[in-house]
Amino acid sequence: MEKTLIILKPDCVQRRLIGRIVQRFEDKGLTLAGMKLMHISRPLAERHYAPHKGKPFYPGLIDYITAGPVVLMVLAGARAIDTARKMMGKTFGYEAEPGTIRGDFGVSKTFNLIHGSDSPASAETEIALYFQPAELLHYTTAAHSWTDKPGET
Ligand code: IDP
Ligand code: MG
Repeated sequence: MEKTLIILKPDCVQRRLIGRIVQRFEDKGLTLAGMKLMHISRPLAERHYAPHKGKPFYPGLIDYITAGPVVLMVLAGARAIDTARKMMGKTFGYEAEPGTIRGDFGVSKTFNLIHGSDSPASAETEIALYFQPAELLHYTTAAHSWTDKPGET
């Protein structure tokens, strides 16, 4: 099953939106494989956002993601990476479509509530930054056989 790293960013936690965002992923049929609260350190944030180092928004991005606690989640499911990205919407809140998380809850270019891995390679790297293998649980839920059709491609 494909896995993706989701971060509910400090604005999401401060605005008390954790439950409403997690609910959307549960409703969609993605399964939580791991979940924890963390206040991300600057060195860890710099590793996570290394691909953006040198861009004009990079210093502000590091300040933002380290500004307070975040919720880290690993979501598992068929096409979990693309599905979560679609549910998040475009990067800037004012461009994100209504119905998406960023489209429904924000207007900012920086404070956009949520991070999601953008490829299988980045998912693997990002999950390893925050989770030990033993912290990820693999299980099926009662709903699973009706949300993921076996053998479907
Ligand atoms: P993504 O989060 O949709 O994958 P990226 O381009 O990877 O978007 O950017 C990482 C994060 O950096 C964004 O989620 C946002 O918080 C911030 N960011 C991206 N572009 C800008 C910008 O032009 N101004 C301010 N912040 C930005
Ligand atoms: Mg990105």
